[in-house]
Amino acid sequence: MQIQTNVVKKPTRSWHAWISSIGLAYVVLLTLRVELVRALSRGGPDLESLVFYGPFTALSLVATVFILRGKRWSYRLGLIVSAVFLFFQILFFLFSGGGLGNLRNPGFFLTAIVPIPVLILVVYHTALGRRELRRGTEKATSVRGPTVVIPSILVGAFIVGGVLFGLLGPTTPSPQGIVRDVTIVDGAFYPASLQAYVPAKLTIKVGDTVVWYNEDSAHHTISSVDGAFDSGDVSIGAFYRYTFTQPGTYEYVCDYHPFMRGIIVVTAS
Ligand SMILES: [Cu+2]
Repeated sequence: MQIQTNVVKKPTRSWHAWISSIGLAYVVLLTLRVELVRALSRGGPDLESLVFYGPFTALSLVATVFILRGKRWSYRLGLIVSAVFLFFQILFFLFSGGGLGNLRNPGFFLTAIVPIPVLILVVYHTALGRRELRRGTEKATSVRGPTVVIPSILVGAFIVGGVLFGLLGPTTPSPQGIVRDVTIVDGAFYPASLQAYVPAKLTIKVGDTVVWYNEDSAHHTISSVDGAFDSGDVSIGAFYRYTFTQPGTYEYVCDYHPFMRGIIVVTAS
């Protein structure tokens, strides 16, 4: 009986290979998660997004697997896909209008900010790994000097620091009354979305403050139909809050996407 040696063979990949593969795997998982959330909120897959991200995700996955198998071409593939994704991720970050002020939104932090240092790390290590393979000097995983280890430690510290800041950092002062949340869900900007503001109808008491969180990948507004309140532009990962002092039924829409509608019912206390 023939034994499949590639199954039992112990992988002896370099630090460059591990960091490149783990970084690419992170980006692949992140893209799949975003697509899944989007598909769920729309009630079906988002074809435009699949056309754009599908091939990229597939190529990243191929690079992830074959870098760990020591294929030289996969380093070049990994280098190209990570550099392209890094470019688009920086554009997305710059134009999301959110900036580092959105660290308190863990979804925004992990989706928009973390991929940038991770991808820089992938570009760095795929380039070095490729050079190493070409020179035939690849060695098994081991700690080999500050130029290899320090970038990973810096990126790891940045991610842990960002998450800790989001969890433990300064909070915005808690407003009087009960705080109720409305979430602008991921994918809300698609006309075909089944839900935009969740919950679409919220009943509160006079004096309560409602906080709307924008978890979508687009800017929105929370604009009262009768002009009682208007958030103005709410960027990705940002929030808006309003305290209701008069009982009544308040319908609101998004100025940019009029198909997004919600209702706040304020009852006398
Ligand atoms: Cu909108």
